Amino acid sequence: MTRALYGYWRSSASYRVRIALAVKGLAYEQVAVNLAQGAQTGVGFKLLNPQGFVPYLIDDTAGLNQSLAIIEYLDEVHPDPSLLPGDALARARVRAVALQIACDIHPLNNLRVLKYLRAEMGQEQDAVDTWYRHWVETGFSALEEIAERATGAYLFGDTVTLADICLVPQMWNARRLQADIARFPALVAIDTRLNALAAVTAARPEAQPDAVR
Ligand SMILES: N[C@@H](CCC(=O)N[C@@H](CS)C(=O)NCC(=O)O)C(=O)O
Repeated sequence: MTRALYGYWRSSASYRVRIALAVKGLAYEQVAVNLAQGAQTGVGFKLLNPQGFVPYLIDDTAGLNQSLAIIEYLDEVHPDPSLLPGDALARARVRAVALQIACDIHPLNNLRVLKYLRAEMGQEQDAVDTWYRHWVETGFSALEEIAERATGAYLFGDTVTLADICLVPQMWNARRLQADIARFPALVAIDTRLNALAAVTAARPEAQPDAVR
């Protein structure tokens, strides 16, 4: 099976897919789409993904966009280790947390949204940073309550789930943009344990071939 991931080192959504691939031990080629240079809006990439977003995964079977759809596809085709619990209710709870991050936090802080605030809405960088931190910290406040109730090493027990896969990149991003994550000690503790895993370390932005140091 050949597999290629179109992504960008600093993209949270690409980082999610990298973690999933690494946890499952699946080999893949990386194709860098330089978001800082606008490569996602180029004709070539938009032929693949008309939405103009990374990640985009191609394997022998098909091409897929949307990180959560990609991860669930990988999980169904390569079920071991599973990223979702066996029980329907537990699965719904894991997906709910993944969606809290992927739908309710991440889109408000995306590159295109921050650029729009600056360029079209005429906001200064300070105001954009305040926007970013406000939405991350609001989202993390709700997640902190879930993290406080966690009984295992990670958000839902002692195995990595889709929820953890969404948490790690959002925490990395929050640190980069200097959100006050010290306010969320339970999330920080879980994120620290996740980052000690070799699969998570391998997926870190700084470890990617297109990383700019
Ligand atoms: N919901 C999408 C979000 C994808 C997305 O927003 N990707 C960002 C990088 S994290 C992107 O390509 N941004 C390009 C832009 O904002 O122009 C997913 O989960 O895959």
